[in-house]
Amino acid sequence: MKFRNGRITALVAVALSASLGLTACGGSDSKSSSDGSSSSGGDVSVTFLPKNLGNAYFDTSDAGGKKAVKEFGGTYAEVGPDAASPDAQVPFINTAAQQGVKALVISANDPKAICDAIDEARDAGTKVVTFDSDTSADCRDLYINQATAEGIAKVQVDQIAEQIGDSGEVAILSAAANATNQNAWIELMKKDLAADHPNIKLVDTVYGDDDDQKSFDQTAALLQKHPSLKGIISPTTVGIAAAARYLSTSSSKGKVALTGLGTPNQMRDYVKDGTVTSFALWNPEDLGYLAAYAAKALVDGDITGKSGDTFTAGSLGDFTVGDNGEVLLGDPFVFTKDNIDQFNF
Ligand code: RAM
Repeated sequence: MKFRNGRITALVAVALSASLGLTACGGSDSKSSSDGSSSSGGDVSVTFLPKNLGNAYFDTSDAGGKKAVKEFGGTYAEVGPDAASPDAQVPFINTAAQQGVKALVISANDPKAICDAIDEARDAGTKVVTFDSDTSADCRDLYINQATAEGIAKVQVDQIAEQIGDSGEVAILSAAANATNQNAWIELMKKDLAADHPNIKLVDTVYGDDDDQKSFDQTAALLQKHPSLKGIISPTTVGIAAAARYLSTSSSKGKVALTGLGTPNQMRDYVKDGTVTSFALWNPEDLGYLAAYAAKALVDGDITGKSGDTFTAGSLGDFTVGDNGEVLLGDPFVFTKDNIDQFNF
């Protein structure tokens, strides 16, 4: 599936809307909790550990996981730290391993900081699936990737280029400085910019730590420090929502472009009031749903995580493990004022 300049053909749009929209509305009403609330009994216990709690993106992805675990009759829990800092997830991994949880599904705040804890959990028999943001490949069983890093980088660069006439100063407002996923995307965005957009200059990269207030403050600081700034790319749902909120009431509204990765529900008002033209994402609920089924396939011994392994992820169908123990969900999707009302997540 190809996206060009943030637009897709009508036919593809309808098909994608249907698939994104259907699953988006069919989720469970899971609430984040740090006490490991469970939804049903069963042999396959799966604990979701997001980067941090209180992020709407992970509320949705983990609700997808809960839906899958319910479908296959396992036991679901969600635990996590308040702050998305490198080793904040360690105590939660230790506790899950001590409890004999069969599988952990983790979005990592750092590629290495949680690996010792994961090693101990795996030695104790817990399968470890990363999703959304990976660790080093050697410290987990599988990584469920939302879309290729190249595709995620390109869709953001294409949008900012279109919105600023392919010329001028841009900055990146990222999540945590060590986040594996954002750092991979940023490296590829830099390459894309250098190769295909010689007149766009990346003048700054700042980190809001997936904290709403810090991301808001970083947006204000960027605008002050770079008076000629023409655009901001924020490859984090927390960052883009905070930046949009700042821009929407500032004199830069409509003058400084903003794009990146956001959830339709958090961005709807800013697309409608003209602060934001377009942004991208995948379906986080599908990502969590797929990760839970992958965890079950590992626990059941249907797969080991080697390239070529195949498994079925409920209503999403069949998936094959690729290189480096990676499973790919699909392609990023571009949201605009013309399609945003078809989505509810
Ligand atoms: C935030 C998190 C997450 C990322 C999305 C796009 O919610 O940083 O890891 O995938 O943004």
